Amino acid sequence: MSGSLEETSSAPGTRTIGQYLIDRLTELGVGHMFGIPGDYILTFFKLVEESPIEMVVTTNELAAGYAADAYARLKGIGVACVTYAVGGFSLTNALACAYAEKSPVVVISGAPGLRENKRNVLLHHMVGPSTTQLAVFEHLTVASCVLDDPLTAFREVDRVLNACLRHKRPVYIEIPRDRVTMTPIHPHSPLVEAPISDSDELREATGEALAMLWSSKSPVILAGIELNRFKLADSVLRFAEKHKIPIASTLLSKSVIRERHPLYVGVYQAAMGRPQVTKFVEESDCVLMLGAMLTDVDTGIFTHKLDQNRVIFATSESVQIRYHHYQGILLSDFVSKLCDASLPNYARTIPKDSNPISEPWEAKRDEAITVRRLFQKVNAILGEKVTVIADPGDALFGAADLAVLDTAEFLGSAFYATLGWAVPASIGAQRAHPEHRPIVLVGDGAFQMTGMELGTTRRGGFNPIVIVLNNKGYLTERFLLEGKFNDIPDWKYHKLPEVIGTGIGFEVRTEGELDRALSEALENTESFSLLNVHLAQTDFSPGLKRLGEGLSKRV
Ligand SMILES: Cc1ncc(C[n+]2csc(CCOP(=O)(O)OP(=O)(O)O)c2C)c(N)n1
Ligand SMILES: [Mg+2]
Repeated sequence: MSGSLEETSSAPGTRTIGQYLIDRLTELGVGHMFGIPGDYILTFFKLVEESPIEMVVTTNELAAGYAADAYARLKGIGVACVTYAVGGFSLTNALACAYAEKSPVVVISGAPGLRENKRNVLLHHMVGPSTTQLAVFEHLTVASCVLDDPLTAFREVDRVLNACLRHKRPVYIEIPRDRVTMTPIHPHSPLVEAPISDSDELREATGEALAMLWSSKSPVILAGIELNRFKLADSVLRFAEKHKIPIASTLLSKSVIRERHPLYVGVYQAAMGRPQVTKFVEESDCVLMLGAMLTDVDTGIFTHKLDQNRVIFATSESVQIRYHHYQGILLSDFVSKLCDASLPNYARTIPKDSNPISEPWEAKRDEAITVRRLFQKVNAILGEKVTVIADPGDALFGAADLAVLDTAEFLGSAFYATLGWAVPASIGAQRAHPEHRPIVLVGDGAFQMTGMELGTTRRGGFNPIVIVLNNKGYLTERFLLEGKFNDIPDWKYHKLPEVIGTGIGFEVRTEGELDRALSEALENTESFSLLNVHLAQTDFSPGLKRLGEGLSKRV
């Protein structure tokens, strides 16, 4: 916006604004971006194409956002790259999800150039002033910037990326198109932020927490999603192993530790969870909640009975012990102090799992497939190199009982609950962890929203197994209030490979057909496999059944 900018644009020998952004993201481990080009971002797309980063072009920007979100959950940072307004605004729902569920997604958006904007003409995609998109994204991010001034652009990139990493929440970077190739004249070294805890508060808080643990007989850890986001899950597991403290997770943090670990209790969901898990956690005399978010989904719609007198609740935002609050403490420092402490051995018996879907599977060949049996079969085929991705709806409620083998290989929008997340997320997940094969569980309603993202799998290297729970409607909504609005058309999902030009489709009505389809799908490593699993309109998973029963008993 200032006239001096252009004078700095041709200084030789240093990096351009676009290049600096790419370099910083590469240093942070970004190997892929997800997005769709448009004229306001084209120059930047070209720079990315010439860089080591692969741009995965998706079918729409919402899908790019979901893919970047899943990538961020697995890699620690993800990037969605879009054009101005028409691209950016399509991304907002994905960003809202990433914000709510603490996923470090960087949005890079093109924008009208400063020179063309100055003339005050009506430029395509503009909605009022050119600051409109920034104003919208300020509500969905922890930091944002417009790289309009080469004198400050590099510092702004550093500031915004530091905020993304510090808070594990989305940030927004807008580049006017005539600034992408500008070169600041001043030398610049990246600024890396190293936040520190307040040492007095840390000492007080850990002292109080350890005293509480020392007087406890039956502590339990509730391992929340921030342990994954801040890469603390391994430390917490070592701490638990050292003192034999059992660990439960939440639905949002499911698989934060390996679910077949001997100390693992299960997913805690209060009235919505498996009764023995709920009882075990709620009877503990000291619940150590680390990085958890007490959302309605994770507390079984607030049916949790966790007496505050018995709770140590540490997150990246604060530490709360009984009724005492501590600020200014980094979660990593709090965890590291716990790890260094000497504590008793709390070994005790963890109740035997009465998981409704963990019995061994044997197909009753001609019997119609039910939701419970479908989950039992999926549970039986889970291996080490699999990422399970579940869409909100009964796919997610049912998936709560799956025993995922690998660490951090369960993904779901289990708080913001945005329908249609899973198929696009599988694109990001497979680029983040190429050695893991996505198994996507998705309702028919959700699939109709974003299932066409399977088209992106033609770009190579994607082979998700997508299981559509086809109950011809919005079962979860039907569960709450019946109406014609819950009926949806019965698409021939298994025919999609013909349209897309790759993939294998299966129509499944019986247990025998499910067996055959999944065996073939597991063998088909070259392309996606899509199972159209016909289910009765009102059949539901054990998880959704518990939700109904638990709520009627406890609310
Ligand atoms: C983007 C979005 N739109 C609407 C909703 C509200 N919603 C929650 S569950 C649900 C029905 C889901 O249907 P489906 O995907 O078929 O799964 P099912 O409930 O049948 O298992 C709807 C519409 C939502 N969560 N997200
Ligand atoms: Mg449905």
